[in-house]
Amino acid sequence: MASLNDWNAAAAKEVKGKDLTWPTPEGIAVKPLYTAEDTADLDPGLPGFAPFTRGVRASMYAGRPWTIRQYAGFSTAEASNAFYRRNLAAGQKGLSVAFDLATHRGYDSDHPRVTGDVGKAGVAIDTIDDMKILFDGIPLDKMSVSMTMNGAVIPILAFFIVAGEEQGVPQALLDGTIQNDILKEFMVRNTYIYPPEPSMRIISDIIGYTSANMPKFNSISISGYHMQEAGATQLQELAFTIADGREYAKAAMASGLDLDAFAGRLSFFFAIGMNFFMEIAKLRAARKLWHRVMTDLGAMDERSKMLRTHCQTSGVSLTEQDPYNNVIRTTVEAMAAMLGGTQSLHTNALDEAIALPTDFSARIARNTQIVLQEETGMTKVVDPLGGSYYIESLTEELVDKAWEIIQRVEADGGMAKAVAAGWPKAMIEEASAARAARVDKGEDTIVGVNKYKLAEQDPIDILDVDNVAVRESQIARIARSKAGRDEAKCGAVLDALREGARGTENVLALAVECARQRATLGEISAAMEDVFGRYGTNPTPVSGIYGGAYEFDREWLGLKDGVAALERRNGRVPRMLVAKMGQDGHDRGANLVSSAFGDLGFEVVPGPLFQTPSEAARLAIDSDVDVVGASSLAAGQKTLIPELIGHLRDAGRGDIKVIAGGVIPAQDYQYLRDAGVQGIFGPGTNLVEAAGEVLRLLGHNLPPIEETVE
Ligand code: MLC
Ligand code: 5AD
Repeated sequence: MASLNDWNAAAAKEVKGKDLTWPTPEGIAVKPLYTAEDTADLDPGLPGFAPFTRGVRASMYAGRPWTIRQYAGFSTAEASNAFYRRNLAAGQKGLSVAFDLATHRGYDSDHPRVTGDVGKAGVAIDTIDDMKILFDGIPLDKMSVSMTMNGAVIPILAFFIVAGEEQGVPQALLDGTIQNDILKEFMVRNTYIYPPEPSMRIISDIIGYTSANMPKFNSISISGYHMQEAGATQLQELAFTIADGREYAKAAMASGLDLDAFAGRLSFFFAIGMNFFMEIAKLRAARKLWHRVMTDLGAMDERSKMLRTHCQTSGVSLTEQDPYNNVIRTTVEAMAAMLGGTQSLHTNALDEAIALPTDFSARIARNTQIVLQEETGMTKVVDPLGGSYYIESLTEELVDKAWEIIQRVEADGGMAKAVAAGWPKAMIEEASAARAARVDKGEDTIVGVNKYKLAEQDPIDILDVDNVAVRESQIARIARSKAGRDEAKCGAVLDALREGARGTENVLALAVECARQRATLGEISAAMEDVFGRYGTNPTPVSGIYGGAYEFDREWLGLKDGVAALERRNGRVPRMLVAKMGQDGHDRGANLVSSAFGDLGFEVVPGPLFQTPSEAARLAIDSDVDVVGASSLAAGQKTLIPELIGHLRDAGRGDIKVIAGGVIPAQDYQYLRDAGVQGIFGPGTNLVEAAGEVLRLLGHNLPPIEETVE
């Protein structure tokens, strides 16, 4: 029998002594070979038994496959309802509602701040009537429904409860999940409304209400997904998500609830990216860690300690370039989710990097799961990778490393405090900048983006929502809904909600009354805003990470020279506003741009989130910038950016240049150029190349690279 030493010698000879260790972004040194020695003292136990490393069910998919639950929503309730019904008829098993950003942020569609957002990134819901139409013909006692809502979580859950009631479904039979995870909103997703403290109270109120009245309903979906989307490593995603879960459980206990009365309905949500085995190990590690955390907190019921999770394949891993490659990526990621033991899964559509799914792209995405479930035999064996030397060691290494971070959070006083201090967000942004530099330098391969690029590519058909038409129809329905209600009764229940928010009454219970009386989403949100206030922050981009990776790079040095040349010519360094307009809180791209341009020597004004075009124009003028970079990831660009340019021109500052970046489909380019946009940077843009274009736009005649370095 060959020994490990024999293998080491043989491998070293084959690769001429090259070190085959793979240092992952998680700080794990993955070896080229794992053997029984690595797992000698590891026993992952059995599926369905504590600590559930191998899965929460004994029979897992052999008994019942995971739920095919595709996240969707766009335009009006009618259009989304029709889309859901087509998808269910074609094999989808659970629903998952995507709301538009106006709804997320607690504004009715007629609010002046949301003209660019209505119906764009999800479905517009203003009233209980919208919610009823959304589920028309879909029995809410039979279909489990997930709703991704965090900011306006109170009116949305109230509408859902009353929509069920008016369908004849009692609350006790409502089956589904509400995301209701505000800590990650403050960290990475940004669809918060109220400040942290009342936001945490809302969560405890929801957990209290659902555990008393809706025993089948998952009160929260503790989400790491958006952390990975924002650039977190899988280790950061794992650790902060479990730490968030611990914080919510503690907050609910502090509000007087018994842990075992609600813990069985806490659920989770993770992203599954391209590091296949790391993702499988992450889900296994998450279950083991949650069991540990809940045991620590004093849970007695084993069901309280089971980590049940939804997964979504990674949006950020998909590309605009050569988009059919995305089908391959999503398949690999779906397999990792499955081998990791997810309960429910969304597979992204191939047009993810550009737009919302069409019927065509949604079909391929859904069928990816159906093929895995029904054609491959992969569901027949429970946790088929259990016992793999590599998987078991990786699982353990992630458990240990995540536990260290969780302990650090605890030492800081818990996740709410850590989030307020800002270090988890900064850690994620540093990882994001480091990843961007690796991709831009070609160290991490992305097929079609930095390697094997297509010389030319044809645009694919995409879904475009006419937000002007959606807004008009929503405004008409709000008017009809208001016309049919008893104003005095509606005003009284809104007053009661306001009072309850001031005191300690359960705000969800009060909002259910408001929904019954036809109060709108905006009115319910505003009643609480009167008491809680509206929260906002200014971005603080990290510095030195992106630029540090390029320290000795010729092209980078040439760009720095260009910045210096502009400074000599103009008497000051070039100044850029990175603007985020509308209710689009996706700030990863904006933060990266601020960070990289800052490292180059630009003076960057990182604009606050949620500005109107006129506010962004005012900030640009007051800051006397040379260029505004408008970042758009939620489809508002065709409305918001032309308006911004209009405001600049009206103020006599048409000389300030405007460029656009983000999820902007090729179909929109000409429209934006005609409106005066002078540079467009789509998904996957190399920041170094973009900086070169911006310098040229600002009038710097960039010499060829050779002349700049000597
Ligand atoms: C499951 N069951 C079994 C079984 N497997 N019974 C016997 N044998 C088996 N092998 C039972 C379960 O106990 C349960 O019943 C029922 O079947 C359903 O199974 P489940 O495993 O609980 O699945 P599901 O209902 O799909 O719930 C999954 C979940 C839930 C717990 C993770 O929280 C969920 O659906 N989450 C989805 C979240 C989501 O879609 N989020 C989208 C975010 S998009 P019982 O009675 O025990 O319940 C986003 C993007 C953005 O956030 O930013 O906008
Ligand atoms: N429909 C379908 N998928 C959506 N996503 C976001 N909004 C929608 C929607 N309305 C998906 C994308 C994105 C992730 C956050 O959720 O995959 O990356």
